[in-house]
Amino acid sequence: MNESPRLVVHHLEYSRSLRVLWLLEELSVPYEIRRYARDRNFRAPPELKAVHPLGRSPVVEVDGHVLAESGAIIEYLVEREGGKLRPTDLEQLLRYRFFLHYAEGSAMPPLLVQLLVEKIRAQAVPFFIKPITRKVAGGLEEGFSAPAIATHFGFVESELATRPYFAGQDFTAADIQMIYPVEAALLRSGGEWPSLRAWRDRVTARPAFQRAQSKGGAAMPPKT
Ligand SMILES: N[C@@H](CCC(=O)N[C@@H](CS)C(=O)NCC(=O)O)C(=O)O
Repeated sequence: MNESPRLVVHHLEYSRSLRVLWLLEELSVPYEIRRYARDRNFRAPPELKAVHPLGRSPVVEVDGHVLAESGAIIEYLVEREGGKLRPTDLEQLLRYRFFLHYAEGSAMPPLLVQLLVEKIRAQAVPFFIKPITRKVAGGLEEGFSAPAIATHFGFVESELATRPYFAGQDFTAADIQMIYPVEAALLRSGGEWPSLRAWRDRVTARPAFQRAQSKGGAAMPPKT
């Protein structure tokens, strides 16, 4: 008799749910993937709302729960596996926790504003509206996203200049959580961050990352 899988990842293409696939590969936990394609506006399809009211990805069904928010999912799965990929040393644990929350709470917002700036600039509008949209985009970029990205990724760069991984000498789940803002920053802004690039190349060379990517595809599309 076939047992139903205990863990289902609702995976939207080009999304943060690559983090969850990567974590599960690192932990060698079996899982099933349910795949969702993005629509023409790059949004999630309505079927994801049937799984969780937010309709975002990742969403995971595990142990009779439906979990959303990648940081919360990662914390649950790490705990479920007895704290694998979580440091025990207090200093490292504090850094681990910081980066687990920092990725979505602080590093992502200016990148999302920058994405909005790019969308406003690319929008086809009548020529007489163009000066207005250009001004709005320029104001957002100069007033918020560009300085915030420089501050945040300058900080992240300085952290990674002192150690190989976010928490310390060892790879942890905080590295998995940080992949999305780091990839987005490297893709969307011209910042010179050599330690960040070296870290990205190091962690994405891991066999578990490679397996996750071959099952789930890239976390984000190439910049167009
Ligand atoms: N902070 C949430 C963000 C979730 C989120 O916005 N996911 C994106 C994919 S990366 C999504 O589902 N977007 C589809 C949409 O907004 O329609 C997390 O880390 O899980």
